[in-house]
Amino acid sequence: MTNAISPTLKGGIFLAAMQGVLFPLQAPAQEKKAPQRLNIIHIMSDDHSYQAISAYGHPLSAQAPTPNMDRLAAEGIRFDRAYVENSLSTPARACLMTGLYSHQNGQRTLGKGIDSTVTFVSELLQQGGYQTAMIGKWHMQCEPKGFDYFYIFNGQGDYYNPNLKSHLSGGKYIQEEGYATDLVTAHALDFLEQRDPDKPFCLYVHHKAPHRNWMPPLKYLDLYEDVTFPLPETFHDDYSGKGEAAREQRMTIDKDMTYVYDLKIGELDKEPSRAGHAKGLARGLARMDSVSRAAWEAAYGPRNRAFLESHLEGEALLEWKYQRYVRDYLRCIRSVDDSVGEILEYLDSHGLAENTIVVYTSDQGFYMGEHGWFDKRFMYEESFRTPLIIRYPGRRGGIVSQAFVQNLDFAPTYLDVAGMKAPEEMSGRSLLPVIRKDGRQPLRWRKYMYYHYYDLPSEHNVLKHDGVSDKRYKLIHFYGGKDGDYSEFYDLRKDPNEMHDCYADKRYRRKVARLQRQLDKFRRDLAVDEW
Ligand code: SGN
Ligand code: CA
Repeated sequence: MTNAISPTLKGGIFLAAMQGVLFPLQAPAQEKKAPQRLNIIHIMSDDHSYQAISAYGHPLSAQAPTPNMDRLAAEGIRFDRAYVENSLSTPARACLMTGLYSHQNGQRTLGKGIDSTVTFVSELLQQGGYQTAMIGKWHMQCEPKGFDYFYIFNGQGDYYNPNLKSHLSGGKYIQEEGYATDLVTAHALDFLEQRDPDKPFCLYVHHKAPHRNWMPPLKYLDLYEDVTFPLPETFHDDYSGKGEAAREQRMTIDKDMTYVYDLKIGELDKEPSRAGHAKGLARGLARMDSVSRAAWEAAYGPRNRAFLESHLEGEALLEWKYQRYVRDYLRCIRSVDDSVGEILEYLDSHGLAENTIVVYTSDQGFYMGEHGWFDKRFMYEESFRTPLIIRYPGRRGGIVSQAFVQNLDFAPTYLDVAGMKAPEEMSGRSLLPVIRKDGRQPLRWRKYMYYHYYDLPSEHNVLKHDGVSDKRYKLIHFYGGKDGDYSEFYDLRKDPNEMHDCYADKRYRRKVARLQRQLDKFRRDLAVDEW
């Protein structure tokens, strides 16, 4: 089992052995040319909930369809049980690059952490003959490594006229003109244009959207303005069926969303708000040119004035906040969907669809008002789960997979696609056997999944927790709170919305004990050092 990181992976360069002789790196001239290995495009948005992809069939997305993501699902596999190991951006990106859990690669929280001596999958692919590119949100405090080509945002990045640094910019961030999603798409397509067509490529396309504070592109400022989106069933959760963590978090639409930053009512900039939010929106708007700024004011100005004059209170005010949040969020999604469409179109028109695997996912899930929340972090389904769609050349489309997969699986999958062996330290599994079985989970596959969230103290005040899931049942252990450590247990078949903690329910005693044993085993086998 995976323990501490071995010297082969940590430090230095790990030269993975090529599997078999099918794809030699350089075929001698007189030999018949071997078929080129598949290209890989990994498209990852930031905080995109599966509830907001219409292929997933959630009531929210019924009124805000995502035709290009749906096309990908119609031509590929939609994974309904895809999860992350730590529901936060920087740890998810570190996991993507290393194939390791947070405590193994050092990136447990936002900010500092990544052990940059650990080999990244990009380095392995590069050594294996792939051209590698990283576009958009990088969000780790180390330089991109293993990339021939990159254009990355500064930290979280900005929606309008963001700064990017590239493989050409000598370490400097340079401001570019345009909307983040469009710029990411343009740089991704530029890479495709400029690459060497005789070598396979692996391209990561990492959008900023739809991350907070959900600033839409100008062309969609009015989209959905006349749509009333349905409230989730658990919108009014009072947390009576849950412990301290759910009661003490600070991520409610009701109390924690700020008018001036999240809800874009610049007129309320004297509102006392958390973490410097008073200036947050103004900073974003200040990046726009005067024409864009005028378009923004033309859209939000009259709506804001109507809101201020209406003096909404109580439930009506809460529902107004929800509608504004969800509309802006879905406007951002629409631009990401356009981007997916442009990339698919490029592949079609350049004969690349037949030899390129296309993956669409998010760095984690997100709350669209479930339990009254926005943000993520918890091991409850909406944030633990992440959308995942994979289109694999030559395979049947329109498949829905219930295979139990995790973001730890991306690195081994991409190495497998490249015909390379994954380093032993990676505990994720290549998804190619699942893809070859049309989404069915192979017999020898994980039965349990481990999760661990560490980011406290932090803005949304979610207690640290780790836990285990077997798809149907989930055991979560919260620690470090003022009321002492405690556990929650959910039966997802009977209670898919996770409203009733059954940890103390005698009828679940044996199941709780079984999951507790598995949790202990993960902690031991993975040398987890806190809980
Ligand atoms: C920022 C946001 C938080 C969010 C984190 C992590 N605040 O700090 O709401 O939880 O990012 O998001 S903001 O005021 O800066 O918008 S993550 O996707 O990067 O993990
Ligand atoms: Ca994120």
